[in-house]
Amino acid sequence: MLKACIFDLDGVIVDTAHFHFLAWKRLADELAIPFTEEDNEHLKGVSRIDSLHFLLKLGNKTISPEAFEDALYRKNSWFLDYIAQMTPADILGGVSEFLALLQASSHRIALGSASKNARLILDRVGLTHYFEVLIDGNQIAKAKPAPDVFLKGAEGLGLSPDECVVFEDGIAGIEAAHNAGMKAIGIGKPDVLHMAKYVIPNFEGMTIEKLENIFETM
Ligand code: B16
Ligand code: MG
Repeated sequence: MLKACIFDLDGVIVDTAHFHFLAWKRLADELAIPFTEEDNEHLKGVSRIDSLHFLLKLGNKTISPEAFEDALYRKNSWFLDYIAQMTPADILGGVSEFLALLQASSHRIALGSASKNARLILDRVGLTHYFEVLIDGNQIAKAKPAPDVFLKGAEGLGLSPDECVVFEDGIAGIEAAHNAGMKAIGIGKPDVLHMAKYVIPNFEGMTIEKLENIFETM
């Protein structure tokens, strides 16, 4: 039986995925590494450190440990500049309404994000109060596709994986949910998230009844 929803953050609740792309793109340009939105798909849900490794591999570059740390710091500071401008208007379509429906129907709500900035982002858009458990990049050693972030979420709620459903926009995140033994609903495009059993474009029009039907058929 479905008891809880575990939400990814970037690309599911808010479109910070685009801000990550802009910040990585700026760094890629500085390092003269060609970097496209298609490349960025591979960074969705991937930790900051692993993302930089991916970028450097893409450009066939090696940098010193000091330059690596400096690049991480600068990428994050550009990203934080974007976040500072966020307001509740940045919440993706249907999310606020769906969270309210879940709360009213006593479904439990948790966050499972790779981002170390997750709490800051939820605070900026005014959604923190919905989340009973908040697992983010500060609490997990093994990033998605490792199952840790979602297993910790279920553990925090005191539930088993088969009582939870994960909402994810990233390839690594869908894999992480499956590795955790959880059903995952993709948010985005079916051709990108081909490993997801069910994909919706966003939460507009989502109801508890619809969710329970989807959950049963997955
Ligand atoms: P930060 P999610 C992920 O968040 C992003 O999708 C990914 O692009 C980013 O690199 C990662 O968080 C780390 O974020 O640099 O803020 O710690 O999709 O798991 O909510
Ligand atoms: Mg995401």
